[in-house]
Amino acid sequence: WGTLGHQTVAYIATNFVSSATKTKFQSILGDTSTDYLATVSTWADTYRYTDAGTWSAPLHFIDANDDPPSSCDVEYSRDCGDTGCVVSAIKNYVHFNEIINPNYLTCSEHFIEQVRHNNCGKVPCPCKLEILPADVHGSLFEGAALRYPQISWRHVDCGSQKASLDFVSPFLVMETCNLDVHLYLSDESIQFIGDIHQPLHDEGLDLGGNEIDVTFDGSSTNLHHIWDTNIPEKYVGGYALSDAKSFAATLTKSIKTGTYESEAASWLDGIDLSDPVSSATSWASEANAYVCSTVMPKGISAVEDTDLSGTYYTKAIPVVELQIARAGYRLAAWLDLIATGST
Ligand code: DCM
Ligand code: DCM
Ligand code: DCM
Ligand code: ZN
Ligand code: ZN
Repeated sequence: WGTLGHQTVAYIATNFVSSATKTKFQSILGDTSTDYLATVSTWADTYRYTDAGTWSAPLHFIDANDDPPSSCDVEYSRDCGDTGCVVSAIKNYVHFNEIINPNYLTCSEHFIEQVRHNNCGKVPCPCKLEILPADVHGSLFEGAALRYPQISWRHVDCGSQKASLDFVSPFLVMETCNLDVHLYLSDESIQFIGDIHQPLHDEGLDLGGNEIDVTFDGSSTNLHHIWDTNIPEKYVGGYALSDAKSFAATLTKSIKTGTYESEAASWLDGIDLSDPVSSATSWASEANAYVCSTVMPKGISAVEDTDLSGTYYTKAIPVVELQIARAGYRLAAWLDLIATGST
């Protein structure tokens, strides 16, 4: 999604999180305003266009190798590439949370003790030492390190220790002093749970529709871009923070007492912080199905080089609204689970 989509998802989540989650994230983010989630929701988009953040671009989507419009489906093992995808990103940020939650880890605590005994990490009190397996978390933490220079980060090689603990070298040792690295987790969760609900972020065909040229209200653009940006913005009438806030208020009302009231509870079926791949893959599959039904029901030729701001737009709107509503509602539940450490 563009700015409007991400900020709307964030405001919907803001309307549904528990008061404990709200307090926790406002404190982590250092922002006690009602915009505390919305204002960080687009950071990952800025970051991926920087040289340092190029590695993170694949984490915004999963390229389903299906065959729309006749056949749509997402398969994690087939579709999540070697450099990661939105499903593995959501998974890794859950692990990130687990690792920095001192109540959770047994294995890593044990490992930290071993490292201390072997003088691998000499960390001054009151800093907390955490050992991170770089095979899973390396690139994510490189990004975190760049963003939060206040944390001191370094690689250590603990020699033979690693083999016995089933981890792959090199480890990243993170020393957290006076800074809660949940910051990074919350920004990224907002972004990725938003993106996974955009149907073309769950489609590999023509780079998620980026290579399908279309026009919209006479402007040349592409199919991916109109779903990210033009369609939601035409409907809402702008992309300011205030537009997102009022769009979120409308969708929140539909969830509480309107169109979505009877189905909203079922949006949380299967949500499970201890199995983030299953949770995220089911959200990706659900969104990907709209590629066959709504995004290109008659194939590429029916949309290519066509202006889609008329009937096509009218049919797309209910899907855009539903997907943004689902994303916001699920993000609230996800942040609640993260806040309580419910794995
Ligand atoms: N933006 C947007 N919708 C637009 C134009 C811009 O969401 N119609 C976003 C994209 C960038 C920011 O606003 O995050 C600034 O855009 P620009 O550099 O194009 O002014
Ligand atoms: N891992 C970890 N701490 C956790 C969860 C996972 O250190 N709380 C590490 C152990 C494995 C790697 O992540 O090296 C793979 O995890 P998974 O099998 O869950 O993908
Ligand atoms: N994108 C996607 N699938 C791809 C490639 C890109 O969903 N295979 C998304 C990420 C951005 C948009 O398309 O939202 C534009 O990507 P980029 O700026 O990398 O061209
Ligand atoms: Zn996009
Ligand atoms: Zn994104």
